[in-house]
Amino acid sequence: MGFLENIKNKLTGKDQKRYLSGFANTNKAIGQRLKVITTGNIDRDTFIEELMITLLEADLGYKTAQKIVDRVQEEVNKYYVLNQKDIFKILHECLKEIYGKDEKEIVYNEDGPTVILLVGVNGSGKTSTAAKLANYFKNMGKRVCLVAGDTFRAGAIEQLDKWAKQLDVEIVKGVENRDPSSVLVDGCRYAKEHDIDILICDTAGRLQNKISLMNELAKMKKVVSREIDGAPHNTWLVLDANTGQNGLSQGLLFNEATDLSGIILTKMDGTSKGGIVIAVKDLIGVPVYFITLGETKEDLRLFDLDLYLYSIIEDLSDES
Ligand SMILES: Nc1nc2c(ncn2[C@@H]2O[C@H](COP(=O)(O)OP(=O)(O)OP(=O)(O)O)[C@@H](O)[C@H]2O)c(=O)[nH]1
Ligand SMILES: [Mg+2]
Repeated sequence: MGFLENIKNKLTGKDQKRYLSGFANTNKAIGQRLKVITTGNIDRDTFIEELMITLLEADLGYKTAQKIVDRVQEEVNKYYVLNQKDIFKILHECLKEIYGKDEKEIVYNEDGPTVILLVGVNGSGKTSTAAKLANYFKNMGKRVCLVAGDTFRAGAIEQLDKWAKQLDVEIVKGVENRDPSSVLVDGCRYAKEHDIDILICDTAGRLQNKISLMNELAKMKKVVSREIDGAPHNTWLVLDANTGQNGLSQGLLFNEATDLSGIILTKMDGTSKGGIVIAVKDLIGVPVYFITLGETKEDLRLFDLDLYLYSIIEDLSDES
């Protein structure tokens, strides 16, 4: 079975339209733009220049974009006559190579609740992602509980509580201004006592360069590890795909402070800068686990490298 056949089989029915429309802006910025550049006579130097600009505008960042352009140039030089189809194939393969293996494994606790800690800057999408994850695991038949670990922002507890009601999942919450670590401890104890499979902990938004807030995260990790062996089993950075290159600095500093196991890229639907996925993996070295494509509970997808590459560079005009 060919590559495209394989991809199309991954995207079935209704989900195909939803998924591809989520990537429409990034596809416009990369795939459609390159299609125009590579139609008719292809001047190699112009193509390489335009490719660099395209990748930068799609937010791959200078270092990663340069790496890709160098590899594409190497491959392009092997062709005596170059056509559009070859170029797309080469680009596809080079992007795949630079991203590296699409390896991500959600760590499950075999002997009790699995704890997931969501961290990130203000407004990145942590709370809504907590809800989307709750829905995802609930649909897998797991018993899910949310923990309202954002005791800082007014209204944050109510926001998560509303989601819990809507999703019909349990929730542990403290009161505003209480130490978030103690709420997390309550959450762990509740989970152990009530046979919870997945405990999803929302936390307050924090700037990556505020030492005291980063220390607070370290404390949260320490207290949950005392309650449940190996917890948090998954620490995921929730990163807004629109933040561009600042997202890389967030990733690097959060990774230093909390040893991230994965990244969730949110708001992919609104952005033309979806190339950030490649940059994040290339420069931070932490894999992308999930992406979110909208504001409803269903708008979360497990990241899939092949699907992603297909969605951002192939010609989708007759696909949706
Ligand atoms: N279009 C779109 N909007 C999203 C997505 N994910 C989150 N949002 C919206 O982004 C806004 C912020 O989301 P929250 O989940 O409240 O973000 P947060 O990180 O918890 O914010 P703080 O708690 O203030 O730090 C909300 O209006 C969400 O509906 C997405 O994938 N697509
Ligand atoms: Mg929040």
